[in-house]
Amino acid sequence: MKPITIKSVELHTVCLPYLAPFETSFGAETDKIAVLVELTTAAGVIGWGECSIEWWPGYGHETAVTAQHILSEFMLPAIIGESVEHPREFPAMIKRFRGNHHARAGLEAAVWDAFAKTNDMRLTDLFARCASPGHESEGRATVGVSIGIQPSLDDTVAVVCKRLKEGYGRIKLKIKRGWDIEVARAVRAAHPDILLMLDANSDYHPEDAERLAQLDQFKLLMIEQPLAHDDIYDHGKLQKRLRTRVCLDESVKSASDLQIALQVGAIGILNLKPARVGGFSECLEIYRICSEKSLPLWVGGMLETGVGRAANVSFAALPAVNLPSDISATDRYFAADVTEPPFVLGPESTLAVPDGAGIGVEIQRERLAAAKQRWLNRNANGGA
Ligand code: OSB
Ligand code: MG
Repeated sequence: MKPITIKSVELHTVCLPYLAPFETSFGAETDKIAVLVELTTAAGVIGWGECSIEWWPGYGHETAVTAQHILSEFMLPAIIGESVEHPREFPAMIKRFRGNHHARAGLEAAVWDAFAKTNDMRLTDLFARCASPGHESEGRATVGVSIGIQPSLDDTVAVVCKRLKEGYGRIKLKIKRGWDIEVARAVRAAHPDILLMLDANSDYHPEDAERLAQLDQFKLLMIEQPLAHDDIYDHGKLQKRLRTRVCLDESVKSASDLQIALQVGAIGILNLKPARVGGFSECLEIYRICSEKSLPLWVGGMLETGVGRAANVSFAALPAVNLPSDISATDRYFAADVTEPPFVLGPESTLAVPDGAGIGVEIQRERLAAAKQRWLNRNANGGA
């Protein structure tokens, strides 16, 4: 395959209003903040990547501002003018800078996109080529929808009904201490047979094991990240007390973390977020481990713009991603995204991989400029 030479990189920090605020155990968010990476090759090909991030260190340690800092001061100077034979070799080029997974993942994603476009292939097919033989892309990803904490149980049941009517085949409810058993009971009572799961975003403590065990009665597909983000060990102890499978999100930041989680019985299912593990090369290593160990796997989301969503759909279309991913249609998030065409929910709760080369969606420059201005205005008004 043709290598690329990185000529320049431009960063675009954007703020896109959500159609509705998204509330988790961390709090409510009204806008998507992201750092978009625009990479131009010596041949004039443009690759795009998204640093899936928030404005504050809630989900991860990083913020939009730290990502900009780490990229512009350190990572970009190390790669401008350099050639990349294959995107899987890219992590070694910025290896001397530690951590900052969300920042590095966005940069690496832009390299993957530029490389796929240079070789005139869909990103999904490039990923498939990097997996074991027989792992061709399915061309579409099976998806579900993540529903934030609502003001009441009735509101929750109403939103679930709406999403089921739209065609989503798997429902994830955000929970927190004090908003758990009753919400699961209400939704289960209204919909006895749907694929239902809960995500606690690390809100519980090991002492809450008994309360969490009460959730077993609701036939949940899984419970995601009940305990602390840095506590694999106690998830292992908790899993032994639950019938419901524990899915790890925050706790697995690398292939090595996954091996530890498997070793201590802390994981029954993996939510794989490219940003959390530092990019698609690490995702491919994790994908290999999951298929080897038959660990159920799905791709998580962080309410990405179309740039990140397109790359995530491309990865989620790989065959060993065998549970519905947290990647919903564009109209679940934004009135107008920064890319076209929008992602539309297809038959059997799927999103199709776009046809074009690379991520297969086009940046809308005017909307990008407006979203950048919105970020500047937000800061001028005192941030948050
Ligand atoms: O825990 O999966 C999570 C969004 C922001 C931060 C953390 C999480 C989420 C989601 C969103 O659940 C899922 C989506 O992108 O639709
Ligand atoms: Mg989660």
